[in-house]
Amino acid sequence: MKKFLMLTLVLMMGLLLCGCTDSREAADVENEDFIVVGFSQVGAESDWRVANTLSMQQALSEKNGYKLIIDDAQNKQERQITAIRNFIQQEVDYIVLAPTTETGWDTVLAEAKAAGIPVILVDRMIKVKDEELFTCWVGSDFYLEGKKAVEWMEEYFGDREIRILHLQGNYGTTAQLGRTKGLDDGLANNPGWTLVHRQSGEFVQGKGQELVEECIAGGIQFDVVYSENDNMAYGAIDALKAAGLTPGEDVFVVSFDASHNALQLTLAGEISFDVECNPLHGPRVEDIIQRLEKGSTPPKYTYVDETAFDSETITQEMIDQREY
Ligand code: GYE
Repeated sequence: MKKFLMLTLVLMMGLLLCGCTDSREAADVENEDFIVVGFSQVGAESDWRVANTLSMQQALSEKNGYKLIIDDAQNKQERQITAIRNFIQQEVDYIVLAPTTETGWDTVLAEAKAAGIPVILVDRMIKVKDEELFTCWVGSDFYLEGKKAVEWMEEYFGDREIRILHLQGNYGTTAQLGRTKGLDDGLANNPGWTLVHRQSGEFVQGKGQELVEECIAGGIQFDVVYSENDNMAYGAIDALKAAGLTPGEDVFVVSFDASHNALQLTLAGEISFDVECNPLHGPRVEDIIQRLEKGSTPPKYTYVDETAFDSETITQEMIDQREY
């Protein structure tokens, strides 16, 4: 009898709890007044990523009529796939995906499509068999970014022979592929350029630092660090200084993102050239959603206009005017 009572109690509590969670979730997601957006974010690996998340939070705020559910995938595609499935279950109005990598999205995006939920891609691109699996994409031209860095190197070094240490981003991401292709073209066109080492520092500061430390310890000599993002450049600069080398004199650092701290380092001459990669996609996504709400079709691909910063011409005023 006692046992039976206990069991009934446990069951009742369970039902109550389930009921609570269900109705709370339903209230959240079905709230007529809000547009509910599920955002699957890569992680928080870099200053760029943090600025990107903030931009999404600011644009898709409750004040602006949105309920934003953010899932941080900690750089794991499996987590993103789970997050998307959860968003589908929650019946969100839109899914925004900042993909970790380009491949492996066909199945889960087909599920979103079957559920009738538009998928907006930001930042990196994806490769899917059917382009109808996503509504549109907004982000940067990463190959053009690489080309800008290479053009600067061609101009700055002229016919000088240079040895390049290449810190790559996470393999298979559009940012890595485009920036690497830019450098590969540069290497093919400039016989005086030698690639002394190339490895992924996964877009994070600590790994960038370790890689440069290892190269120095291994006796690899280089004149340029081509770092595929600012955070790895910060690590590279720390490693150079620790080894008694002066960035901007002994070794030239070329970087990508142009985040606030990196531009200060550019002004200080420690980064020689920094190519902008604009993370402020929040208002762009908001604009896309508003167009879709009104029944219009946004362009399938939108490339963001970007610039680049040279340590010889950058000013504090230029940095202060920037939004991130
Ligand atoms: O450059 C890097 C980040 O995909 C543009 O990812 C993004 C890159 C960015 O972690 O800092």
